[in-house]
Amino acid sequence: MYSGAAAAAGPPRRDFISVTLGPEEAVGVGGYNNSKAWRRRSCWRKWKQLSRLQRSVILFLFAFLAVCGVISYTSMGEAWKSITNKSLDEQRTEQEIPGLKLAKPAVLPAPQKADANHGDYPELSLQKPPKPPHVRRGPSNLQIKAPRRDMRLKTRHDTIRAVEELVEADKVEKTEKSIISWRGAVIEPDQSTEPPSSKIKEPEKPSSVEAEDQKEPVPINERQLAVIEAFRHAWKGYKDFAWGHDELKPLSKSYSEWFGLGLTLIDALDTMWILGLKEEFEEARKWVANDLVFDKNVDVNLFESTIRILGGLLSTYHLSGDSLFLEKAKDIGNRLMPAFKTPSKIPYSDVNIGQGSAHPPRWTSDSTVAEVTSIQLEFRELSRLTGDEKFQKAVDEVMKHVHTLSGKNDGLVPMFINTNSGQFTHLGVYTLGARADSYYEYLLKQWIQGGKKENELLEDYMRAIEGVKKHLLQRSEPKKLTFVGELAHGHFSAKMDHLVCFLPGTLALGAHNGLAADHMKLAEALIETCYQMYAQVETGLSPEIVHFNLHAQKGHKDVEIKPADRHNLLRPETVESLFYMYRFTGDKKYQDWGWEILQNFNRYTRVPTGGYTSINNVQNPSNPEPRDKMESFFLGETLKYMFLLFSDDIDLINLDKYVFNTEAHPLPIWVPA
Ligand code: DMJ
Repeated sequence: MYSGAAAAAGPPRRDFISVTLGPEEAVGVGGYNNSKAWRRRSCWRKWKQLSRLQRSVILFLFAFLAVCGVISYTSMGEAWKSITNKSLDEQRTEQEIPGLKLAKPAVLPAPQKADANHGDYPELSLQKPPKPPHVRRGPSNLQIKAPRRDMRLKTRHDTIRAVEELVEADKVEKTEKSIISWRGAVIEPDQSTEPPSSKIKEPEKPSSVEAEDQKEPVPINERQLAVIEAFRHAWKGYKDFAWGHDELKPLSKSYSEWFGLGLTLIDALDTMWILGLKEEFEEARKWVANDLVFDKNVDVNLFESTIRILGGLLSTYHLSGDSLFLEKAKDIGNRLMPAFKTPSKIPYSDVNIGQGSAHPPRWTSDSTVAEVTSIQLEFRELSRLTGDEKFQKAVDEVMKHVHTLSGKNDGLVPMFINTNSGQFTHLGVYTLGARADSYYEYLLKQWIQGGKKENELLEDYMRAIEGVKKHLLQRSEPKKLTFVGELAHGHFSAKMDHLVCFLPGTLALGAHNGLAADHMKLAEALIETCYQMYAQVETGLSPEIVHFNLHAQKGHKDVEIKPADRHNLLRPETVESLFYMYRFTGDKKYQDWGWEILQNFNRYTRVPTGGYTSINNVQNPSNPEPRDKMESFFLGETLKYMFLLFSDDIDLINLDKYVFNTEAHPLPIWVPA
């Protein structure tokens, strides 16, 4: 305890600091005094009371703390300054990314090239750039790459070089994009290529196309050369006498118009690509770029213009990667959409593509079942490419509606459907030929296109094939050929259209995609029949329709032909099925059959001055009665399937990556195998 007497006698020397509080200074005694003057006085008194040693120790401590404070202030300030600068740099960089402004390049990194000389940038880290802060959308060639934050260019020289490299890389990328690869070679793009509209996303090229480009090209064989020669001959006629018109009239050396849209030219584009006819393709492309105009006051058939024009443009776009064709496809696709504005949403048969109006044929409000159910592959693909779902919605609705309809016979559909009521009409007649054929084909092909997920389509397809087996299959005499007849109100007719010869190919495609193995057996039997429809006829060419003999009669073959049915329009269906059969079995007899058919086309339908012609009488080799018309599908389908049939390259339109529309235009499978 501290006392006043002891303090007067002088404090004893101690080696420790002790603070003794007087009674008047004790907190709580005599009240709380916290005035500044009192506190100053009291501190000073306490300081005075300390020994010299105590004071020296305190002063030393203060001095030491002051020195430490100064040192740490200097280094922390530096650190703080660099943190602040870095975040400013980063902010600036992020602001520059959207427009990739090269004018303020101080923080842009050097583009990383595969062969870049890293020694030029010793301070640049080579690790992968960090993930950009936002999720990238769209194909990689449209993405603007986020700069690498860990790269800093210290000098002005470095900065200029980085900018130059960036500009150079940009140029290279642009050049690469504008070169169209031609199955291994290159085509310089024509100036008139329109840029894709901003709404259209540049689709990623199907990987199959890239893979094909990288492969060693398989040499073209003699039979393929013969197809190329045939195509060139047909093209010569078209070019000389019908350029830009719908169809060639090879005998009168003129043309006919159907829609006035250069139908043959568009239908033939992807054939030229596949056959490798570069010059012809480029010439045709120029016409598409400069002369193909859809803004025309003209009525077109929805189905025909979809499968030939829309389908042709889409497949050519996929094969060539040239956006001109996608732009045109989008244009015609949009112009066809008014067809779906009907009370039932079952589309009208005809559309005026200039006026944006649609209507059924003059005599009925019915549409043909095959027509309204065989436009789906094309419109669905158009939606996928443009990102605009309206196309797919419209055609999917038709399929869903037809799926639920009554009036089917074990999956077989009637031939007509009413655009007002949405119901089938003319019930009781079932065929796999005209007016129903491609309904069945598109059930399977849509299922394949969409990655085999749409079960209703598969269900309808499988049921229909069972219906065919149950109601339409018969065997002829004497050769016991399996054929597909027709059913009319319970009566079987042994009539078979050449159009039905699509069926063996479709069945084989289904079997290849995992469907019942007996579909393949049926395909084998039916393709033999289709071949006999050629082989048993005097010219070796099939008529439009045959009737099979159900009973053996002396001197009669299996195939009978009525006078009204003995024409041949250069149709593709048998050759189409031969192609599928050869692809899936490797049996050379299918190639040999196709070769016979090509030779007979050359013998009886080839016009010396250019082009091929439909004929009126396949039974008269000395006068097959040329009709003076070359259908666009001869170039679009028949010759294309011939070329593919004779090829041993399964990657030349790989059937696990592409699905052919009903006009032989290959479209990508969305989820390739
Ligand atoms: C082509 O337009 C198509 O193959 C269509 O599916 C049927 N008719 C012709 C060919 O014969």
